Amino acid sequence: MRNHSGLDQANHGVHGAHGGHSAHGAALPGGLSVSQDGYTLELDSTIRTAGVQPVGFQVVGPDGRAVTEFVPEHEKELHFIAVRRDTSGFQHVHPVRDEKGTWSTELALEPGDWKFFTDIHPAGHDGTLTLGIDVAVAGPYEPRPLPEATGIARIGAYTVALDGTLVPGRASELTLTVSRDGRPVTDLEPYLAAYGHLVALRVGDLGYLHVHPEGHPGDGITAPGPDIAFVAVAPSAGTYRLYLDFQHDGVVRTADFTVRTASAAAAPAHEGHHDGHQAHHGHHGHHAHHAHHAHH
Ligand SMILES: [Cu+2]
Repeated sequence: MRNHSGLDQANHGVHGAHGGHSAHGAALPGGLSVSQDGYTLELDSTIRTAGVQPVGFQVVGPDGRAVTEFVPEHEKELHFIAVRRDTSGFQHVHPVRDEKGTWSTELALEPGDWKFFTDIHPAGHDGTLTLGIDVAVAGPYEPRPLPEATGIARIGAYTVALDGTLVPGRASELTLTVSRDGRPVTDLEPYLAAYGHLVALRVGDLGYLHVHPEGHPGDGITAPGPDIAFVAVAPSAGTYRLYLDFQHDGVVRTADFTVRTASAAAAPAHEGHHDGHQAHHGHHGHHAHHAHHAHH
């Protein structure tokens, strides 16, 4: 069972590190702007051809120059997400930067409308910010419908089950349970100082929520699977796409989910008694979690 401080930290991270500027309630999601707080994402080309290709970009700072100093978050100076507008094709990569502040990476792009995100903490900026840019990839395009909201993702021999509910405007705990060939995986490998990285995108505008697990490898509390727990705040009612990156047997895999928010009325009660512990109460109110957390 996790303690208050772990939840509070995670909750703070959701609001403070990755939220927008809303002072209370659910934060505005990141990634909706190509420029924020004087920082602008500039891509080598926003019109591209399909296929595997190099991609280059800069983050231009308030002084008009490419930023070369970043505060690492989760062991990286910059996290880069590419996803097609229909939410397919998700890629989470870690570009390399030269001394002039030009970043380069490689992406596999199918035809269609894409969005690229940079998740950064520029030195001198108060916290992280996520910039998003629209990209058009030439070619015939058949949009894919959203996958069903089944709570189960299959990647080869792996199955990832999602437990928990997103409730608009409230810190909600999500637990992802990894198994392989029907057996719980209890030897997940740390990947960027966590057992999993979860990116959540709002369907409709691809508003970006970057959430991270409760606990971390080596803290004496967090087990290396099969459960990976996160706290996330959905900024509004609706449908979200979740992408979990986890590492096992030396390979990073991505499990993706479609999630619809629960209404606050339909969600477990106990809210509003103690303002500072909403996440804690929400967590306890969800009976399914008791079973899951029994093996912590
Ligand atoms: Cu990353």
